[in-house]
Amino acid sequence: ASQQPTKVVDIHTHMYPPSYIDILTSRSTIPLVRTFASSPDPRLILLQAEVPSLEGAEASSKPPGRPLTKHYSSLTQKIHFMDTHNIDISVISLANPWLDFLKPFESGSIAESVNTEFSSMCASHPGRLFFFGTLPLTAPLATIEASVTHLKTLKYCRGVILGTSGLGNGLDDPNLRPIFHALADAGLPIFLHPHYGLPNEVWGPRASQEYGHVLPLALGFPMETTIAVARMYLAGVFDAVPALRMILAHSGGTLPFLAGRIESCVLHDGHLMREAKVHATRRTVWEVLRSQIYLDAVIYSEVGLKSAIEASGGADRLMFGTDHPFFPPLGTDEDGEWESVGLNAEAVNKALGKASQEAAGVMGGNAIRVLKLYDE
Ligand code: 5CU
Repeated sequence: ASQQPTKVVDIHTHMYPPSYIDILTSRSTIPLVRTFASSPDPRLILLQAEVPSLEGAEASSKPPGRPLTKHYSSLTQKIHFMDTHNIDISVISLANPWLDFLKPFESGSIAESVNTEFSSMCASHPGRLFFFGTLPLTAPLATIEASVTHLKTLKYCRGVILGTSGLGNGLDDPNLRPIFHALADAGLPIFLHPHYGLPNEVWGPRASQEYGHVLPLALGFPMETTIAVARMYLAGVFDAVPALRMILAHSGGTLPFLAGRIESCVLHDGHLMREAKVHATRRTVWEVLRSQIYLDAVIYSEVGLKSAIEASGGADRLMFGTDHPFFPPLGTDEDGEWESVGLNAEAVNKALGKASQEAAGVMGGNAIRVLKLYDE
């Protein structure tokens, strides 16, 4: 069935507010911002995989990381990007690695000011911007809980963006349970996003000099998400917190493709069997995917997108995203149209049919419904 196009919503779109850039500029280990003679823009160095190129950077003609352009921190630029790509509403979030590297004593107050800053940005464009807040995960539990309470009071907050490290031991950590309960009780979904990837050794000795960012971003990020959610599933987090809702970045990593294999490994695992964890009322990975999990549509091809739709049980659980300001065009003007955005929009049209009701849902209707994106 076809219908009038609804609004276009970008749920995967990041910013580093200027105060956060100042923190990165003051640092000497990753994440950091540094200036190099070989680059006109300061460089943003985030990933463990970038450390080898950072170490030899002063003597090299190749600067490490990525150029820190105005796209990362300027709200005017975000609105310009939205207008250029006909995006009506963006749900902005702090980009990785969020507040994961802060000292316990400072992260509570920095979270409060970053979240207030995001809230003010949204208020300056009512109806066009909402945000996912950021939690001070290195702080004591009470501080993290206070941050959830603060986020509940912020009119434009629609959830939290979370990495996979949790309190330092991953998302299957029992100590994280109270936070999952607090988020579920507050009706704040988690937008789960990778940052840590896989250990550098996995990429081999040639990667840092010869393969750019391809392996950690194309493969490390999605595997990280997959592993984090599989660990949550095996630890029983979804059963323990049935009201918890998650939106997984990059269409769930490789989860749509591997859910069947995870399920089979569970069914055939002697240890789980002996522990009576494989019982008749057990919810399968598929059931969890279709009830507590949403996926973004940032997968750049109709093949991946169709698999994500299939695994989710329908197109009404997917939501369009751009990953702006990452993946800018390299050969054309950054103020113009971005090929990375076009690839994701084209994948939706090819997978679901241009102008179909399902495509309109993925492009915006689903996000408006699930995240209640109205100015009330
Ligand atoms: O290019 C990159 O490293 C990234 C990143 O760090 N975070 C993200 O969301 N996308 C790409």
